[in-house]
Amino acid sequence: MNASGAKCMTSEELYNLSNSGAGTLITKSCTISPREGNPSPRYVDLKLGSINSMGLPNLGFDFYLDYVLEQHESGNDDIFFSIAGLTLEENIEMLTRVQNSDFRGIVELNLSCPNIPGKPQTGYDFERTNEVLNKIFYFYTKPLGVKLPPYFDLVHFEMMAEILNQYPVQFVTCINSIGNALYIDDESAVIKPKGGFGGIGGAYVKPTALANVRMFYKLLRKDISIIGCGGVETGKDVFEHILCGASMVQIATQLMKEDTRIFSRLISELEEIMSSKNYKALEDFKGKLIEL
Ligand code: RRO
Repeated sequence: MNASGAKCMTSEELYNLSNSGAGTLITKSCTISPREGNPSPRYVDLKLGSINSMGLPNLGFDFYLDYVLEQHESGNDDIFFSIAGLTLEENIEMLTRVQNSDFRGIVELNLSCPNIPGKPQTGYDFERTNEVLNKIFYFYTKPLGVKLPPYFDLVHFEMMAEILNQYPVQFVTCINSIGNALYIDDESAVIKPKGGFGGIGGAYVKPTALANVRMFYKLLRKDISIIGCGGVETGKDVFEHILCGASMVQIATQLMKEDTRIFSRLISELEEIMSSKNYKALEDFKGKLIEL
C-alpha cells in the first residue's frame, strides 16, 4: 500500500491508488479543518531518497471520511484512514466522529509528523503517548493502529513497546520519515520550511526502518501486526521488511518517483524471490531473519 502522504490527498490521487495493483490504500493524514501546509519548495527527490516538510496539507476530515464511506459502498472495507490531529482534543473529536459513523475500515493514528513548527512528535514523548492512547481507547472500539517515528535507542523501543502492549492496538507502522534532517545543494538548503529541515525517506532510511520493524516485532504482543515503511524500492526490500516481521509494507518516496505502477512491479519481484526460495506464503519467511 501507499504510505500516508504519498499521492493520497486529492480525489484524483485516491482514485489512481484504488485502481492500482496496491493491496489497499491509506488516505492523507488529516486534521478537522483543511490545511494548506508549509510553503514550497517542500518536497524534493534526492538521489538516495527524499526530503519533505509538507506540513500536513490536507482537504479536511469530512472529505476523507466521505471518501472512505464511499469506498465501503463499492465493497472496500479494508481501507486505512489516517488521522493526525494537532492536539489530543482534535484527535478525540475526529475519532469520536469515526466511531459514530458507518466506518468499517482501519484507522492509522499518526503520532509522528515531524514537520509542524512548534508541535513535537508525540511518539517521542512516552508519557504523552500513554495519555493519548489511554484517552482514545476509553471510547474507541474499531480497529486502530499507530504510525511511529523511528527510534534509535534500545531502551526507547522497550519503553514504547511496554506502552503499546497495554492497549488494544491492532498494528504499528514503522517508520515515519527520519525527522529534521538537512540536505544541501551547492550552498543552499533544498526545501524552504524550517530553515531547510525536513523528514528523510527512501534508501537512506531503510536500515533504520528494518531495525524498527524487527525490534517491535520482537517486543510487541503477537496479535499486534507490524506494517513496514521505509526504503522500499524493490521486491527485495519488501522481502527484507517481511523477514524482519512486517505483515505488509507501505511505500512513499519510491511511489512519488515511480507512480502507482510500482505496486505490480513489487509484487512480481517479490513473487520471483519467493519462488526462487520455494516459499509459498508470507508466513514461510515472516519474522524469520537469521541472526548470527
Ligand atoms: O505532511 C507532512 O509534512 C508529513 C507528515 Br503528516 C508525516 O507524517 N510525515 C512526513 O514525513 N511528512
